[in-house]
Amino acid sequence: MADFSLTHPLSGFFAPTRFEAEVIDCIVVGEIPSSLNGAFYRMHGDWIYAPKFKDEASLSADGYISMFRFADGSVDYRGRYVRTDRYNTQIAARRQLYGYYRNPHTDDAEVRDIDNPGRRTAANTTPVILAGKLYATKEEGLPYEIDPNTLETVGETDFGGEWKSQTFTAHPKLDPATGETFAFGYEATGLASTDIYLYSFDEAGKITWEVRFQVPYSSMMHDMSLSKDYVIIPGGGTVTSKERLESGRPHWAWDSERPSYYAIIPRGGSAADIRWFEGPERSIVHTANAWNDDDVVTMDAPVAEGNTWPWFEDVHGAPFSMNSFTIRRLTFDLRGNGKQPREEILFKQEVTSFTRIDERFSTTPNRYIFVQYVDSDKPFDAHLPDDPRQRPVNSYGRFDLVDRTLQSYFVGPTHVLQEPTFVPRSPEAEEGDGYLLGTAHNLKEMRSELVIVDATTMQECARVILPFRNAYQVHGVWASPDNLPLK
Ligand code: V55
Ligand code: FE
Repeated sequence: MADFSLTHPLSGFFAPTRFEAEVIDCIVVGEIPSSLNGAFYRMHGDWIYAPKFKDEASLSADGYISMFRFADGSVDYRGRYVRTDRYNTQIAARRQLYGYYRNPHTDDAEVRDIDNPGRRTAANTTPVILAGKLYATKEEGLPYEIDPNTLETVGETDFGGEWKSQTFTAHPKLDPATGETFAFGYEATGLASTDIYLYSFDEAGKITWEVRFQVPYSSMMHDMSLSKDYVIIPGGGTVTSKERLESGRPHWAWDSERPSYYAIIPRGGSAADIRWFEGPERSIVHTANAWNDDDVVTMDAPVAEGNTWPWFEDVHGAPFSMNSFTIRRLTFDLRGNGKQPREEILFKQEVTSFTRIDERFSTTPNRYIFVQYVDSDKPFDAHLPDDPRQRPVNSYGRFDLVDRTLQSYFVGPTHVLQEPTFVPRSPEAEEGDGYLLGTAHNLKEMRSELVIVDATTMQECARVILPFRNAYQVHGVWASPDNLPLK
């Protein structure tokens, strides 16, 4: 019996949805731009059974993938759970078997696998397109391949045995100039390990390079960045250990006394070529973009000066308070022996960690950064659960790195926005000429809506109305028929 009331306070809009759906020819308000031909995929965390622990991170909710399929000005919707090992095992047992976020020591004995924690992945974070295939990813395990039309789960993959890490990042990076994709796994050899395995894939999806190295201390490395010549992987702040995991605590804690660290890895290089930088306490969850001018590497990202994870307890006992993100520029000068990045705050506006760019300009100096953020000057006329983390994210912003301006879109006083995904108007369009696609929770009507915003004017063009609500989205991706075999 799936009784959520006993074990978890998930309620209202944030309760699990626990159903799969198909909607043919969705209701649309406004007009769908005719140039939108493709599919917008999103991943959600949607608990099939209530978490075992009241203080569990929502990061462990079961993976669910949905799509809005655009063709000829109309839209179909489909949503399915990812048939992970975790999902199938729970469904067979008809109950929750898994414990704390990334801690198999807290799992029921029948599923506990300490040596291969990736088996318990929820595959709930990012829909990734790699060499013509679609994957549901999460950094704790291997990706699951998904049929891009039916959303059926094809199965877990280790890329024909070539991918040796137990884990695979939720944020691989494609170089639009070369067609290569770079991806890594951290805690590559098991719980609390300091092993990183980094790979490149060629355009056909074949692994062409591997480098293995060690981080200064095991920490959550959620995203990465790519420039023409370097891979940049930020880490630090979050800490774990075998002892912590054996004692039955969630995977991560926060240590405010630990430095941030940054691995700058020459593409195609060896472990000996890696340059390490270290900075003060920082939380970097997502990156916007990076580029390099010979040996000076620049990375833009939302950066916070302390813990941003409400579920990760402070090792020194400090109560949680949310540190805000601002878009900052980190510069890594490889010419001397310097070990500290230079840091500049580009915009004072506080933002969430969810940020995207026009990815055709990834690895090169780009002009626009798209964000979602809370505009506290705007009205709010709905209720969120009593939770300081869940302030209404009511706006999308477009930061212009040339003019240093912010242009915004406000979704309305009863809505909460999720990550914006940029879709170019055409393959040849200039940077930023296109649309932002993202979903909003309509808290009044208790349903989800897809908003389509013109990214040049930041004005809304259309809304797609779903007759139900989706669980919390994590990330989304746009696929055109050139990237995936869409039917
Ligand atoms: C994130 C999300 C995750 C996770 C680690 O957005 C980091 C950040 C939904 O799962 O496991
Ligand atoms: Fe992410």
